[in-house]
Amino acid sequence: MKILITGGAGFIGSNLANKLSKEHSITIVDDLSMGSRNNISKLPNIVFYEKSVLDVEFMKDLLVNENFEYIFHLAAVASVADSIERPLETNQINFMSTLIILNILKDMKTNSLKRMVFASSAAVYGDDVILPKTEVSPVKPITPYAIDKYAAERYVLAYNNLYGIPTSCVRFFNVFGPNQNSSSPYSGVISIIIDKFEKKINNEISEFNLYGDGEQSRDFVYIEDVINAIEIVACSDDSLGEVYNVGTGRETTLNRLIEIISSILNTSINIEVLEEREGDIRNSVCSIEKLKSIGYRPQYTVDEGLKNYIKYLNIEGN
Ligand code: UD2
Repeated sequence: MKILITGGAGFIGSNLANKLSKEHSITIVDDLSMGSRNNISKLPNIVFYEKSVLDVEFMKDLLVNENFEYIFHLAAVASVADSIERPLETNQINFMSTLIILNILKDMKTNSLKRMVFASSAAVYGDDVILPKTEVSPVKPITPYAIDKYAAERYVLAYNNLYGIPTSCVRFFNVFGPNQNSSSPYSGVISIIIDKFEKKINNEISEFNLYGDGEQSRDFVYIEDVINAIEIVACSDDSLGEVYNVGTGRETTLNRLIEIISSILNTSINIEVLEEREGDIRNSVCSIEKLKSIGYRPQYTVDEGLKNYIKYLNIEGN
């Protein structure tokens, strides 16, 4: 099977490549702006292009020459806060790259493509207070990131309807696990918190910046469940032209998260409480009934996912 993963050196992309490269030949396009070569350096069956998905000529040549059967479009600037700082730049990658790929597929009139899966986000629901979010809940994108993801999603589904390109979308909630970069203030909060714990255990100075009162909640989903969900969506006939939430259906506050990690590692961290972040959503949790209807069953609770992740990182608690 010939598979393209854009953003394949990033967090979610490299985990997907890790699983799929055991049986299929994988092409990765990644400009390494967020991802890292280390994430994929040991994988078999990988062809890697350090290229931007915004390079139209390159993408055209690649798609026409390779005739992929599956395309996973995961390349993105995965930070809400970054999109608020740099709306014009992040729009290019989070929205425009999707339209570029779709349009090349339309012009190619390919019939080898079995499915293109687009990585959208829970951010499209915005701060509507009605929980859990279902795929028919009102969308209220309130940040450039969310607006770009929602607009791209609509194009992805419209290209299925209008031009018969086989597409599906997944709305990721808060994904965590191995290969998540913790080095930027825009990184996922779990990777940042665990990094602070690790520093504390190594007697380095560290402090976690908590934006708000810590009672904001998220549907934190472990990467292995997310990879399973992506595979199920890509292979199901029922998912054609559809959008699916990817989460666990359970909500955890930041304060609770810190407590769980504290008890796994048997230590605590210093916390500095700061103003709530602009554009931050207070509570977020999804319904996964639609995804369950095509065979998905989450395997990890937050506690189990955190234990696995900490074990993977080889962090010894006190
Ligand atoms: C996540 C995804 C985003 C999008 C969104 C959907 C990441 C990095 N971002 O954004 O791509 O899919 O979910 O809703 O996975 N926080 C702190 N201190 C820190 C960092 C974060 O208090 O050092 C707070 C932050 O203000 C927020 C919560 O932790 O209330 C989660 O932040 P996040 O950046 O991990 O994720 P989120 O939900 O903003």
